[in-house]
Amino acid sequence: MEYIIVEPAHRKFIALVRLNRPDALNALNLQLMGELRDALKELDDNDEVRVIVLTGNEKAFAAGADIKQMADKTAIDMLKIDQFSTWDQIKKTKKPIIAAVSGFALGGGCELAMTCDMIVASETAQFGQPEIKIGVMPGAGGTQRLSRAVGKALAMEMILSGNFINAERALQAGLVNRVVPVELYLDEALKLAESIAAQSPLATMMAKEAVNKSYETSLSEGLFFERKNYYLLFAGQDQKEGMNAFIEKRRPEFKGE
Ligand code: DAK
Repeated sequence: MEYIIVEPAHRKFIALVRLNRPDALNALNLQLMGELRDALKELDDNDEVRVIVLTGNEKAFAAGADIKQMADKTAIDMLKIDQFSTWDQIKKTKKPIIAAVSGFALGGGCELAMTCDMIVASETAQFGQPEIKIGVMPGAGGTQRLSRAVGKALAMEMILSGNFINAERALQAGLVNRVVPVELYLDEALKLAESIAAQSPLATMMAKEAVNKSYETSLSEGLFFERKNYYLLFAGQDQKEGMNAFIEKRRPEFKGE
């Protein structure tokens, strides 16, 4: 892989994936996105991994899709490239993904962070959907996910003006989970990952699925879906281990079985 590095996180059950195209502020060209899709698929299938942390570098998480690669494309070219199959694969990842964001998270970069399940931001992070400034609009979920995350008023403002918001505003608006000094953002994301990796991987997977369902269905259907997942967890050993550990006053050892 040229633009993606899967680094040892030095923490049990956690994988660290780094976007690595620093000269272009991690602009998401097709190769990078393909590599990211493949890396996430592999980690999702790996039993040694329970939580994935996705990061860039201090200056940029990602400054958007690669404008230079898109500039001369026609609508038919875009249709044939079908980037959605790549983005959909990322969305399908069953394990929790935490975006550790510093610097620019713009356009497709902001959309990629929002496709993750949680965002830990550095104080220097900037979020934006500036596609309007280059004559287009968000195309990888920005209009839908940003509106759901921060509400209509701020989403409209960001998407129609292209203005960025800083980390503090993103925190107030509910776009990110927490904001920490730049030297701590990756560590903070890894700590959050550790606290999730200590839980039953089956339960985290099904809980993630149920929370995501809430964005796509009615309340009664969502509740029904939640109940089925809840019952299903009683078929596994992790539920027995978790409840017995509580009763025996010890820490549970979850195996994902
Ligand atoms: N694409 C290509 N190159 C980029 C880039 C981008 N998005 N962003 C930055 N770069 C490159 C710059 O061209 C420059 O390269 P050289 O000139 O050195 O070769 C290098 O990165 C450093 O950038 P700057 O010199 O511009 O650095 P500054 O600090 O001065 O400015 C900036 C940083 C982030 C404010 C600025 O680079 C900027 O405005 N970048 C563009 C941000 C943007 O408009 N992003 C949205 C792009 S459109 C879809 C999936 C995804 C999408 C759509 C559909 N489907 C699934 C269908 C997403 C679309 C987008 O994201």
